[in-house]
Amino acid sequence: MALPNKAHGELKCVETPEVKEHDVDILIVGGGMAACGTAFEIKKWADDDMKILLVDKAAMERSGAVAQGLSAINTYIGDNTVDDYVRMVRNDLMGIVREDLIFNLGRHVDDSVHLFEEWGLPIWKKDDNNKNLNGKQGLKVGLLKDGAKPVRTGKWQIMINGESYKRIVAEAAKKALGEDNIMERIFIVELLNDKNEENRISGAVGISTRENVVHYFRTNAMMVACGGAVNIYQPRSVGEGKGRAWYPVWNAGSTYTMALRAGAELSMMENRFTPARFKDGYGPVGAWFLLFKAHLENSLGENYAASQAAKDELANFAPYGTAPITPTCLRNHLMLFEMKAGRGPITMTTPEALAKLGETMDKKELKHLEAEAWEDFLDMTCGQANLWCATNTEPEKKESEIMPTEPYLLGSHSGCCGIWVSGPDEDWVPGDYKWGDGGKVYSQMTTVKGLFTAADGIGCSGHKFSSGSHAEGRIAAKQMVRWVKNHADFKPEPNMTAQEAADMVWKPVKTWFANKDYSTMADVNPKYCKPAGMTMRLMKATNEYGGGVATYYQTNQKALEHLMELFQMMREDCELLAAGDLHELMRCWEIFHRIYTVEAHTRHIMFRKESRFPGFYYRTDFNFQDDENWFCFVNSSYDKNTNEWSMKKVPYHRIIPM
Ligand code: SFD
Ligand code: AMP
Repeated sequence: MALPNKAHGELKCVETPEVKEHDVDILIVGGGMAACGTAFEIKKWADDDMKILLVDKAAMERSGAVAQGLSAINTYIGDNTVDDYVRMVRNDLMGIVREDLIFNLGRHVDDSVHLFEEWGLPIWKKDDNNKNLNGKQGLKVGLLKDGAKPVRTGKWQIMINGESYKRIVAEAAKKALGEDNIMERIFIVELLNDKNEENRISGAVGISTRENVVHYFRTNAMMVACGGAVNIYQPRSVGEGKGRAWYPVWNAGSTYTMALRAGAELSMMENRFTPARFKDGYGPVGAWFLLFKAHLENSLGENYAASQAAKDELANFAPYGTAPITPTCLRNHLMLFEMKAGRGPITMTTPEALAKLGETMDKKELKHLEAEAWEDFLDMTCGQANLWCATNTEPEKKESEIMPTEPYLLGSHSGCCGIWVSGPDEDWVPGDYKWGDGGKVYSQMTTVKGLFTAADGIGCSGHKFSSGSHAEGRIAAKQMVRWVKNHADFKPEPNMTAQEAADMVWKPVKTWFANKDYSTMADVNPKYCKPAGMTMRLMKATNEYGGGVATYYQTNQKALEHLMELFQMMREDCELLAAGDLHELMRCWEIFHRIYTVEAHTRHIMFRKESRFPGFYYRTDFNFQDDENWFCFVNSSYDKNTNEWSMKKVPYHRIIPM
């Protein structure tokens, strides 16, 4: 149960917190789509006496990316083949993906979607006359698992009434795992390795955001699934709109930083997702393109993406640019081309699209269509609907502007950065894609023994979305139970004692108490810095030198080297972060996580001497794709004892033929 906020404001920190210790067999870190999948699945495989605990920094009913709900499930295989799903993901991510991981997800994902429907999520269906049935109407033609036809927007996406999506999924997770095995409002700061075996997970330390308590965990296996990284680049939104971003602002790169610091190899961290979104409200575009069949126009009213010039440009990226669906980054590339040539703003032809669909509709059906256009945002990004109201935008009458946003780091949507994990134990999986311990392969285990991940955490395999993230959480559940059963004699001894770990996480509070009276204004003090200021510093630096919106996502060696120098100073100054209340203490650790994550991103961009994902980012000094030298993964690792990073190329293997 989430603890109530008794402070009526932020709870002030005390100088010395209480330290609570917990011994478990499996620790699930995060409470999002993946963790809900794990929580739902795990007890089916676990022995009765196995102690399993889930910790989420927020309250599971509304935590993570699905907090506001969603209006589509973007991965449902249905009548398609899993091989084709792999081909689609490979095409969208410019050819370099882990096909074993994508296939493994693809063969499991529909079962999660069927469960969501069973738990009460309304899924749109087609009736016998090919008309759309939404809400409860969808049930009239039966359940998906019994063969009812969903409303497909694209080949892989299906429409839902998803305002309560996360609540529904979290409720099932909580019921399955048991409320007593869930702790909410706990922010995990650092994972702990075992003192007897360095490359072995054995614990974690975190802080409560509702009590002056440090929580210290000992565990045999762990899943870290804390989503992607947001607010690492200057957002386009300013002033009072600053809290707006497309992906969830509370996901701060914890997954990548905590795994990296525990010794896990990361992969494809150079990849980022720079989504095209409705300007200022960050409303997603998928339903508008796929369901409402709208297109984009430049300021001259041209459908630039259908022009010969666009086709010629895409031909430079064959075969990816000539595929039936243009990869997401290249769709951005075309948009940026127009914007740089001075032919922006780019607008979505909403009135034309709705009018065309309405041609065959009566008045009532037309009203329903307009309601669906609003619901797309009310279900998922209600700020966009608010913005439409505030700007007198009726989509059937007025077009809306589309713009590429600031970059995000994630592994579950249209991006593929993340942690390097083992594939499934199948004979068709190449030897260097699978590993484990004691001669056994553990799917989705990182290169740290006993540490698993899923969803945004897993690199080299995007387009999982909400459903695939849940499915990967379930896969990890079974694997962690296997791990614990096969390592029943393991007694975790983390390489930090509870007191040492508590001292580490409470350091910003100590800094606050030691120096708070040095100046009269809490935020201005020569002896410390506050996380809010540090966040602005980070975002300014990445924006200007790391290929943010300021430079049309362009960067080069010199700019990256300068950024690395700035990171070094930020890291030094992070030693002086100060927190006066619990919220601020969490903010200190969030910025710490953000800096490491975006440093990994920067190092990868520096290492890969080509521009693999035009439209997401460009290296102006290597502004081409170089298949001969770079058709491979890039992996990195970090040693927190020596503060050394290492980078390497890792071969790609094609498993599913073109
Ligand atoms: O429209 C800590 N997503 C979409 N998926 C779809 O299926 N359909 C869509 O329509 C999608 N679109 C979309 C999507 C997301 C968002 C924000 C919008 C629109 C506006 C993507 C999915 O939501 C996404 O793929 C999954 O949710 C990823 O799952 P996961 O489990 O990797 O991340 P999470 O759900 O965000 O959960 C993270 C959890 O970690 C917690 N956490 N806990 C403890 N300690 C820490 N240090 C922590 N840090 C974070 C969080 O609280 C949370 O519980 S559309 O754009 O295409
Ligand atoms: P988005 O709303 O942009 O997050 O996209 C939702 C889904 O629609 C994802 O599966 C995207 O890959 C897909 N999608 C979005 N825009 C397009 C497009 N123009 N063409 C094809 N697929 C798209």
